[in-house]
Amino acid sequence: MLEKFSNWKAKLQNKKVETNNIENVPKHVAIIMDGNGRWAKRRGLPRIAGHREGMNVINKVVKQANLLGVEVLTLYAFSTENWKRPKNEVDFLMRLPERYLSVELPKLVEENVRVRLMGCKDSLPSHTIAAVDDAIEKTKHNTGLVLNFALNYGSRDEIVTAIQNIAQEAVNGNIKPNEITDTIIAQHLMTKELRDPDLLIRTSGEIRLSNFMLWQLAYTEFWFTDVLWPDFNEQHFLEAINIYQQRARRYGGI
Ligand code: V07
Repeated sequence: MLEKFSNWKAKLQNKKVETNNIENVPKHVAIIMDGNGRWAKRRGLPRIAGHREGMNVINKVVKQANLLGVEVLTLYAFSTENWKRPKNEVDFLMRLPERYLSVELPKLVEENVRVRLMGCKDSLPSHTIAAVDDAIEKTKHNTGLVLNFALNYGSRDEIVTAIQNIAQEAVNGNIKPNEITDTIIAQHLMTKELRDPDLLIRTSGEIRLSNFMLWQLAYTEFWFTDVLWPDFNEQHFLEAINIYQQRARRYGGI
């Protein structure tokens, strides 16, 4: 199986095959990109050096996901908890979207990738919002991979807001309490246009969800690795997908 997969990989990299006919590729992959600080610490570097290195890994995964025919890639870039970090680190992180996009946006446009945001925009600096809005606007007609950045995202906040909105609709008389279903709730979440993730990847050895997509991950396969995010590469991504496919086969594809 592994051999078969590395064959695919070789072919993919030579672009000799149509890549979207490989069976059972997860349609939505979500990633918690953890371990950047630890990566830097091990090298005696400041944490921000780890974040910068981690940013460079995103391209590898985006390219690979696009080649394999993944439809949605969700990346946890900044959580609502991350504001508690030292100010210099937060300031640096808030510059990363524009840094990333200033180099990568033309490539994303060309590769038919559509950029999307999930999270509370309100408390983001205006320079960050401007860069992300520009990317969303310039890629809005693209039809390939949806690149969904979770930025200032927290799942409990997302659920609280959804409940508040549904309660308001009930008060307004537009919905009755017994008409509230899981579909209605899903339609009030920030992922309302997206399918639920099929595969969740978390790097750097932490085995928890950290307030990430709690509702959406109800039926998702999880894959954890000790590899730190800045060391993550195409091979690791393929390994995760390979394991997902083995599990899907075992459970009859359900
Ligand atoms: C961030 C780099 C990746 C490792 C994890 C934390 C640090 C890319 C973005 C980004 C976000 C929105 C967008 C385009 C790019 C980003 C933050 C941190 C806050 F539209 N990487 N990256 N944003 N890191």
